[in-house]
Order: sequence, then C-alpha cells, then structure tokens
Amino acid sequence: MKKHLLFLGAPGAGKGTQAELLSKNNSYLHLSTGELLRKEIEMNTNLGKQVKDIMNRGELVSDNLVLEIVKQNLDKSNKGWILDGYPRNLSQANSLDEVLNKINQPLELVFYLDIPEEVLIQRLLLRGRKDDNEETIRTRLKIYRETTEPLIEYYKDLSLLHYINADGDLKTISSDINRKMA
Ligand code: B4P
Repeated sequence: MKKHLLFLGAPGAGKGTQAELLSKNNSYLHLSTGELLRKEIEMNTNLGKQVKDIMNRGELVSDNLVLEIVKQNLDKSNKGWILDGYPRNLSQANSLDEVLNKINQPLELVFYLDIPEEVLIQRLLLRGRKDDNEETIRTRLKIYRETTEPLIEYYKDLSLLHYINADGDLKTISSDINRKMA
C-alpha cells in the first residue's frame, strides 16, 4: 500500500472529500492547506489576518506562507500522509520535492480528480462556503487553469499520475481510488 500521496484537481473536484475518507480508512495524516489556513482565520492569528481577504477573493496565498504550514505539519508525521490542495503551482511542487527529499519520504502517487467545469460550479454553489460565490468561483477556476493545471503534466512526466473520473457518486470514486492504491 502506497503511503505518501497527493490529490490534484480543480476547486470542488472532491479532493477534500476523498482525501478525508482515504486518510480515515488508513489512519494517514490528512493535510489540507485550505483547512489549515481556514483554521488560522477562525482563530484570528496573525497568519489568519494576512490570508483572510486573499482567500475570500479566491486568490492563492503566497508560496512561502503555505510552504511553512506544510513543513510544520509534515514533520510531525511518521505515518502515511495525504496532501490535499498542495502544491498548487510549479514553484510549490519544486519546494515540495526539496522538503520530501530532506525528510526522505518520497511522493508515491498523485490522484488527479478529473471533472467538467459545470459540475464544479454547481457543487461549490451548493456548499456555500464564504469563498463559494459565483464571482470567487470564477477567479478560483481561472487561477486553477493557469497555475495548477500544468502540474498534471509535471506529475505525468514523473510517472506518478493516476486519472480518476470524479464526476460520479462518492462510493464509486473512492473504490476507484482504493483499487489504484494497491
Ligand atoms: P481548498 O480548501 O483547497 O478548497 P478547494 O480547492 O475549493 O477544494 P475543496 O477541497 O474544498 O473542494 P472539495 O473538492 O473537497 O482551498 C481554499 C483556498 O485556500 C484557495 O482558494 C486558496 O486561497 C487557499 N489555498 C489552499 N491551498 C493553497 C496553496 N497550496 N497555495 C496557495 N493558496 C492555497 O469539495 C467541494 C464540494 O463538493 C463539497 O461540498 C463536497 O461535499 C462536494 N462533493 C465532493 N465530492 C462529491 C461527489 N462525488 N458528488 C457530489 N458532491 C461532491
């Protein structure tokens, strides 16, 4: 069973949902940069104050801030882990490679959750989080296409990428993921 994984996909593709299921079933650490940043906002920390408006506009938080959060949280983990929402651009992917080299925990598998854009918009509008209004969703999707999508090729070239059809019910998607984990 592979132990060091990451989920790639557009906002609303089901990364958070599937990463949580998989981490619970395998007792892996689920490291969602979005969740960790939202916690900082909730607790009104200095970091939270810095990122609140950026996140509400649907833009990406600076690479350095997110890298610090990832480093702090990965260090605590001797078990398997699932990264969800990180990396989101090529610079973050390079930083992640460096960090993982240092701690000698190479990435073993990348799941790319593939889904049509109309389905994403409907899902996010239904969820109704603070950054789930139509204008912000359009910004997030534009940033995703421009900066995150190139990571599909990046991980394909490293032979780590697995396609998952994410336009279906939760169980079918998670069975497909489990099959590919083996
Ligand atoms: P995230 O928290 O990562 O949010 P997201 O991309 O919108 O995806 P999410 O994981 O929430 O959606 P999911 O598919 O699980 O990021 C939020 C913000 O944080 C970013 O915009 C950015 O500002 C900042 N940030 C985070 N990481 C960063 C980084 N690395 N660098 C810089 N900034 C960063 O689920 C969506 C909905 O669909 C849910 O309601 C779910 O219940 C539903 N759903 C899931 N699967 C379904 C299915 N199969 N059928 C029907 N509904 C389903």
